[in-house]
Amino acid sequence: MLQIWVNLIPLCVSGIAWAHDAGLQQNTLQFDLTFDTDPQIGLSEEPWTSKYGAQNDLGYSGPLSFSHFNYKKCLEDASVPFDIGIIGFPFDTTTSFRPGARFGPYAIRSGSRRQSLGAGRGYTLAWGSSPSDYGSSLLDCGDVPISAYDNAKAIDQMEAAYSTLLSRPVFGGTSEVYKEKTRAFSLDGKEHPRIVTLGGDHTIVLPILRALHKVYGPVSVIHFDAHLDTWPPKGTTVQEGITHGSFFAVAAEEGLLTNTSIHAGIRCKMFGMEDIEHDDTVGFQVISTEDIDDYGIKKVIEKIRQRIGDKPVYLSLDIDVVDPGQAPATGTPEVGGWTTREVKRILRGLSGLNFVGVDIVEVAPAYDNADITGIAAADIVHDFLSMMLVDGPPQPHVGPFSKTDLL
Ligand SMILES: [Mn+2]
Repeated sequence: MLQIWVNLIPLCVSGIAWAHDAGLQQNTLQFDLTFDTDPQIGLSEEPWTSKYGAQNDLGYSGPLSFSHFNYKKCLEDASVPFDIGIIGFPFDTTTSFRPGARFGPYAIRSGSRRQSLGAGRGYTLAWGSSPSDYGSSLLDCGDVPISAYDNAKAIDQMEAAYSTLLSRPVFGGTSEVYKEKTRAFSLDGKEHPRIVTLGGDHTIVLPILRALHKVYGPVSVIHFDAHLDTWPPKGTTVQEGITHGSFFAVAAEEGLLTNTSIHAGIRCKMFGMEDIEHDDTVGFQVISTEDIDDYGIKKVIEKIRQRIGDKPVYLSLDIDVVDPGQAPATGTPEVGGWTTREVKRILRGLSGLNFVGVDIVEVAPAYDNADITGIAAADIVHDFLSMMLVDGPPQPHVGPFSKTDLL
């Protein structure tokens, strides 16, 4: 009986509303609005918590933070200290081809939902550990509200946000070898938090390098990308010259880089060898996509480590370094790229370098299929965290292979 009346209520209400809208108050349809209020409706008297426990978020539920981390709007809330902070830079107004990377932070967080690192499930055989094993405070710091209309202002906003996070005290829980490592490089002799930035188009790296320069001076860069991004600034205004293909050249002109940086995964079309010659003046060596076939992953890792040495280093990864078959959601796709597995394997080999910050950029989910790019990017961020926290490339897990040094 009750169910019948409950079903009728919306009909009654909509009937009256229709009559009212039509100015037919004098000729209103007649419904009986009385309904049964029998209190014996079988609701459990046992509350959820005593019957089922905590209101846990599942892999596909809950608010969207990276890997279910704690989420704070860190720019305005300094109440939670962090050793590694995740921050989104939703900015894409300096792209040359397909826009849409402003939705990258959302897509990467969404792709991270099944990782549940915040719930303690972050161990992988590849690393032999979880990023949560090192006592570090890992925090999702939200997104920076960046102007979509004024690029000069947007770039200043990103620098201000990054500098704000760098200025915060650390929680202090990194691995024993890494502990206080940033203190050894910082110009003020203090330990600073490290930031994982979710882009955003690649221009976001210019304000990041400006902010890092204030703390560390010039840094080396490991740059995973299909493109050089060192092309000379062009255009009739200063702002027109700062794009996602020229920002490294601008950074070098400003003295933000050492001359010991390196690209990995380059395969784009160029004007000619003069592009590489100019790239050299910006301070980069080039590892091409094909080098991985000719020399193998271990040599690629070895060359990067040789180039960087023990200098403070910033790692920037354009998702288009991955083949568009495995990461189609990006602005300027180039065919014939590395597999996600190869990129992950190289990142593992880079652990123990003196990373002062990392980013992943150019994820534009409007071009994605079944979220594969967002999931790939989120998994790479998981590797970033391990790479920044472990003291060196881990030994292989127990199994049929011997514990040889795999780098
Ligand atoms: Mn690129």
